[in-house]
Amino acid sequence: MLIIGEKINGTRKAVQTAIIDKNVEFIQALALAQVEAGADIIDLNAGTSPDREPDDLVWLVKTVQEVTDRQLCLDSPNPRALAVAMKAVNEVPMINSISGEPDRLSGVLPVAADNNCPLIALAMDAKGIPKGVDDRLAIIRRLFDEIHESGLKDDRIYVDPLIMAVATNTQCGHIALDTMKAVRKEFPQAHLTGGMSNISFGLPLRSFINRAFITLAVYVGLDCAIIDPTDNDLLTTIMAAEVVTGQDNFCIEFANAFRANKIGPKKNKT
Ligand code: THG
Repeated sequence: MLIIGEKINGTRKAVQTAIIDKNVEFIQALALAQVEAGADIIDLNAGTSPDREPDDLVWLVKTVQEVTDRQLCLDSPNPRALAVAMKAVNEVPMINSISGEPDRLSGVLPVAADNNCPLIALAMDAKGIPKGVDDRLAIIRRLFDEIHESGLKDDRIYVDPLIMAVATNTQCGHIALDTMKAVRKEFPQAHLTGGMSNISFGLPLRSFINRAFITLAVYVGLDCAIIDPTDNDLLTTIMAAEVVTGQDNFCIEFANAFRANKIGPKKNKT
């Protein structure tokens, strides 16, 4: 499982404050905590203020690159912010994301294609997030047509079915899982990703809901998770799910992670 650490996100109050105050130490500590916990990629979301976003995203890129060489994930729908951040990165970043929204597609896809970036593709368009699996698949097929046109290969694409809160729509866990299953079958070279904790918004005992959901997602082929990597129980659950779904040959990854004290009962940070 490729782990994208989600904690540097300007929609979180503390991160927003750190961005405004240019608090280098705070952001670098968040980056390092995620690297130490096992994040493969660090998501950078500078928040939603369109005037500030390009400068803020460049500042986040530079600040995080000073302390780690982990791959970055530029989390923005704004082509202008992505274009300037692309100039600041040391290594090819992941881009999060395109969707069927025309401006986003025409603005972001060329940036990703020109740089051969791994690219997250969301199952939504200008009309929003469709309720059902068929409509989400129709958008994803249309996105793949455009992606192929751009020259990007399927194995660069991370499809996000869009995981919504079950507290607001009881079926949305099921819909996300069925969408993943269908995408896995139709585009076997592509990857599957998503913001896992969205599922539990508004519910008590969120970590249990997250763990139940991610286990099922691993079964239908999730291979890249946007999560809080400092949640050790969640990482342990992911690896256990890979074991029981036959994705960990001879259970070697699980055994090694246990021996290295990377999973299992220990302090649960954050
Ligand atoms: N898909 C894609 N990208 C995404 C999402 C997605 N990027 C943003 C988001 N969803 C995933 N990232 C986060 C980042 C932080 C938090 C949750 C998801 C988070 N949430 C706290 C909580 O859940 O209670 C509340 C905020 C806080 O701590 O201040 O931290 O779905 N492609």
